Amino acid sequence: MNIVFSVGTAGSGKSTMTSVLKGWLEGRGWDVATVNLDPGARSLPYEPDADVRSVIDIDELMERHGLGPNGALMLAVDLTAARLREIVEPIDEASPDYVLVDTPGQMEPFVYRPSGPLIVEQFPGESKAMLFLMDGWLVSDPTNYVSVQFLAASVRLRFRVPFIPVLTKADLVEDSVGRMLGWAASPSALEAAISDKSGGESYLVHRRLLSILVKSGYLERPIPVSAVTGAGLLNLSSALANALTGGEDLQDRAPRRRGQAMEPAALMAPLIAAAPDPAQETTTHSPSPGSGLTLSGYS
Ligand SMILES: Nc1nc2c(ncn2[C@@H]2O[C@H](COP(=O)(O)OP(=O)(O)O)[C@@H](O)[C@H]2O)c(=O)[nH]1
Ligand SMILES: [Mg+2]
Repeated sequence: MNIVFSVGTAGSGKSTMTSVLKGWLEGRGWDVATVNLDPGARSLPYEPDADVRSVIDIDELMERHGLGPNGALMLAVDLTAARLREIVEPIDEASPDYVLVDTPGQMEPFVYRPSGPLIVEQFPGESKAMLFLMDGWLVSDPTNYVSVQFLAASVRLRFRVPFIPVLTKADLVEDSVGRMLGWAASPSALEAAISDKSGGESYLVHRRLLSILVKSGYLERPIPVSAVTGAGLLNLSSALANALTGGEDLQDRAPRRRGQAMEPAALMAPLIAAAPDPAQETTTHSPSPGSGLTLSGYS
């Protein structure tokens, strides 16, 4: 089983990506299962094969422990780590080729509590990768771009799995996708964009932050994807293949049916032209998991 976690800020497109990537991979002959690890999800764009909500009820946690929604979510993530086997049991038995894991809408409890890295580490499966979704609309602002790149670096440092940055909602920012990809390749272009947008202290601090990202090699070049048009999914699947299987081609599981188009060429062209090298690095930093299942610190 290849496990693919989707992580990113609230609304960056994790659930949508889980749904769209499932369809895309299934269309190429792979067995794909989905797992919802967001206990607060009210509705999902896919039918999860395993669901944290079948084991953990966030409303009940709030009521039983007198917690607010954030405290309950923190507790829920810790309980997810403790009851992971039970939650993923339906998947473990079916043993599909790919398991796409959707994570909580709000990423902080999953990423920054010790339970998040523990969940990723203990999730059954031979190879694992993490998609970090950067909301294309959000990061089209150069100062947001720097902030979200910092967030990406911080997430990458916490999880010991291959890390693939993805720029989502490419259809909403079609005109600026090329410019955003240029920012990762040319920090001076990014600095100029920051200078156009901000001045004084904001400019100075962002410039310093950018310099740290560049010096530490953490200015990530994301893969632009649109869940609406499907553009970029081919590039994303190649990056996943590299990260998970060392290059086995995800598109070639089943013989392609006669006349079945891989991607609408015209649709893909602008994004393919700007696409990054799919080779991805694997972080070697260790997460620092802990247990900590006490109720203190949740409210
Ligand atoms: N236009 C556009 N909207 C998207 C795309 N991906 C997600 N969305 C929308 O962004 C919103 C948040 O997406 P969702 O998957 O729920 O984000 P999550 O909180 O990270 O799981 C939803 O309204 C989606 O329809 C995309 O590629 N293009
Ligand atoms: Mg979601």
